[in-house]
Amino acid sequence: MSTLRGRGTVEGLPEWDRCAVMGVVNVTPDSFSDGGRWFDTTTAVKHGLDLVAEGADLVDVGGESTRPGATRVDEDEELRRVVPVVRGLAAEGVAVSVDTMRASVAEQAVAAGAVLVNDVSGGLADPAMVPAVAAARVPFVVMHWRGFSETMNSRAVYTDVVAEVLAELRARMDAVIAGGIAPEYLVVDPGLGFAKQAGHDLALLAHLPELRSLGRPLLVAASRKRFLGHVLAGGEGSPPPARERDAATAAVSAIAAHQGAWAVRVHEVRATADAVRVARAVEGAAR
Ligand code: PMM
Repeated sequence: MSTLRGRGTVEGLPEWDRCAVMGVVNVTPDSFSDGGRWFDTTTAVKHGLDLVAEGADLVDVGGESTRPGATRVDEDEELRRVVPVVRGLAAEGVAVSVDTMRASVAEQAVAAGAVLVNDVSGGLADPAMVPAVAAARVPFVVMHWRGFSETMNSRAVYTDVVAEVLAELRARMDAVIAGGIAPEYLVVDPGLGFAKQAGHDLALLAHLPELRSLGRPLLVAASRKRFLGHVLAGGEGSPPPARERDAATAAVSAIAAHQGAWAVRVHEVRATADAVRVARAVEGAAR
């Protein structure tokens, strides 16, 4: 099978003819690459609309930082951050995804117009999440996750990272399907940087076609992550700051799109939108 064809479709979402671009709006004071920049509702909505103007197909709104070591935000505060931004963007016709590990936030975001629930814990953090998403009948991202940010670095231990991530994702897919979410609604994500060292992230990117054997569309979220800092630093140097990793991010977007990813999640949309268009053009020329 060509790795270039058949990205898969997700029930309830449009069928894009190329890898989709998911732009990120973190309504947080402390996300590792853009914390504090879009922290009030008006600025966050404006930023989401700017991302759409730059080529985002979806906008992912989150109110809790998941950077390594981060402590959890409380539920009321997460709701206060996320729901008005979701409502504001949905009212403008934007396809909004909500990035949350809490069922209550997912439910209220869907009521406010979100069309996809992106749970980095794949339903593990909150036992009410899977039933809530099943009842809402919206798409659900199942990401590979081994524990909360406080402890995830200590869980980055693998003998064969690709085989283990595949097996753990398959088990999560089975669990969420058993919990009532129809398979057609699932998106899978290797969870780059979550309980993973740089070498693990690179190995997963090198083996994306194997992840596609899970049979569901694949979301790849490499944007500005630590492993890119390691790559750019080379052997000796110090990693460039997160906001200087956008060219490297766009390179990953091109690679992921070329390997059949369904969507890439990025902070800086313009370069990635170009990257996925180029990948699409190359794909067209191969037929
Ligand atoms: N990474 C972050 C946040 N949300 N969602 C998915 N599906 N996959 C990811 O890898 C992912 C995510 C952390 O990055 P950020 O703090 O820069 O947004």
